[in-house]
Amino acid sequence: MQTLKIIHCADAHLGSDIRSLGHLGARRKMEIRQSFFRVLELCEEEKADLLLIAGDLFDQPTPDQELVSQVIGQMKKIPHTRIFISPGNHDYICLDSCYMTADWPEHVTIFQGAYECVTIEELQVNVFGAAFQGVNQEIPLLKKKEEAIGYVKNDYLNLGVLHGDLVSSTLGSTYNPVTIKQIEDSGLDYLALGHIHLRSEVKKAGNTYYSYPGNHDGRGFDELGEKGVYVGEINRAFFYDLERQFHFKEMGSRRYLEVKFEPGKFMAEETVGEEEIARALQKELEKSGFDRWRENLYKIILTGDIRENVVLSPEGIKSWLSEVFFLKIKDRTRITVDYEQVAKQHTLKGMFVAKLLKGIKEAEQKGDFEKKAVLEEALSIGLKAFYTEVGYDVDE
Ligand SMILES: [Mn+2]
Repeated sequence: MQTLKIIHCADAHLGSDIRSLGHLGARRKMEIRQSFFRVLELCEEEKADLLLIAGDLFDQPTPDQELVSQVIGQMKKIPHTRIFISPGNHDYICLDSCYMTADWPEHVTIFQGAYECVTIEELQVNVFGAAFQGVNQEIPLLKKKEEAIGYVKNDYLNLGVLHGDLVSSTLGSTYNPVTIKQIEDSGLDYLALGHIHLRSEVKKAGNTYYSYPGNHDGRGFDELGEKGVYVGEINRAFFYDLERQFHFKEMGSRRYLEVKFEPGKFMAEETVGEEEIARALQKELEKSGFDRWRENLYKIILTGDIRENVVLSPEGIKSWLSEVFFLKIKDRTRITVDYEQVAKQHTLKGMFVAKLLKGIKEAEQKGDFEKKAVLEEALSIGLKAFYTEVGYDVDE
């Protein structure tokens, strides 16, 4: 039996706006489109027999026509790769869905409803899939292979592609709940999943392997690190260790990274300024990506204690690192100061601290620890405001 080369991707969310990056958002949106086109190029380079797209290829059922025709145009360039798409909760099938209205090439199969089987005789493979038909899909789409529309008993490989939420019970999600038991019962050799943007390893349930590759390129600070696709080879002869036949390949054009940094460690002397802090921070960033560190998107969290008389402004630090593509700094440092002493001062600052300390004590006595934590943060941020301008934005 021949070996099949498979590429599995999911959750490209093409066309989604990237709002968190300000004026860079439009550029990032185009980069994510381009890196998806590189996934298609990879199919050609790897001579992939199959590309399995596990849903949410588009961010909505009716994306811009220009985007749809670009995607179709790029897919036409790889006629040797059979492409299978199972629409998800974002690009669900509906009457005016781009999957129904656009003219998709012959080698692209889009599942449009219930669980279905498409057999490719020359590759000796059955590909199973199904589509979301609305934002929610409460009834599980995954079935036993014998129950799929179009299934004919044969000894071919059985691959599935599906958008769904891996949960412990079929009541556990409104996004096509998929359970381990269902995967075990599916009779599939490999199930290509999408929906969860965090990559999973290639795992096994019963005799079925499955994985989430995560999205191919990051769209925000909730999608950190390397992003990409799975590239795998599948053949019954080495089917017992599919984990080793599938490899993750990074396709993301930039990485979103979160870095915790303690400026206090670099402030032993009175004279340490923002530039020195910025250079120390730069060394940390360089570790994250060597020569490509400038290309990444960073969320820097300043932590630890700093002395009362030190003025530290995130904007100031940022100005020394302007060569980085995108950087945002959250100041979560605390000023080391004797609050009780400050509270005794007959100044606005003293009154503020006294009032907050009183509130913290009361919250503690009442056992309201949520309120206590909020007031403690207010105390820290408020006190900083007496020394410098505080830019505070609530974490998304
Ligand atoms: Mn989804």
